[in-house]
Amino acid sequence: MEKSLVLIKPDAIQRGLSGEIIARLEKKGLKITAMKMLQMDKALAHRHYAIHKGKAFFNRLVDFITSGPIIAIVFEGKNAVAVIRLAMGETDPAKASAGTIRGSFGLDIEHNLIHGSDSVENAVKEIDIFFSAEEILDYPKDIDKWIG
Ligand code: D4T
Repeated sequence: MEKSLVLIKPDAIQRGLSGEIIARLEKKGLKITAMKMLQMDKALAHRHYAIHKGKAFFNRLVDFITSGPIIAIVFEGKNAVAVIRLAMGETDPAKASAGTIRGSFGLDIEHNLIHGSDSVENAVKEIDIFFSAEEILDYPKDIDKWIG
């Protein structure tokens, strides 16, 4: 089954929105298969955001993502990557559709609450950065047959 990495970013933790964000994704039918709270250091931030190195916002992005605790979660489900991206909304919360996570709770692109993998290939790489294989649990839920 497809997996995606979600990060509940420091702004969401500080604002008490982590439960709300996780609940939205759980209620959608996605299954939590791994979860941990941590504070990213600069090395981890550089690895996770390597693609943005050299961009004008990179240093601010690293400062922000390392500024406080985050929650890293592996969600599993049919089309998990695309479904989570839709639930998150556009990168800039000011442009994200009303009703999405960013559209509901954010105003500013540098405080956009949540990260979700943008492709299945990147999901595999990102999950590997945050979790060991033993930390990802494969378990059935009776409700699975009602979700598909
Ligand atoms: P992440 O990676 O955090 O899930 O966000 P997105 O996938 O939606 O968007 P992204 O990779 O293009 O941007 C990563 C991160 O950088 C911040 N950012 C982005 C910023 O501060 N200024 C900018 O102009 C852009 C494009 C927000 C998210």
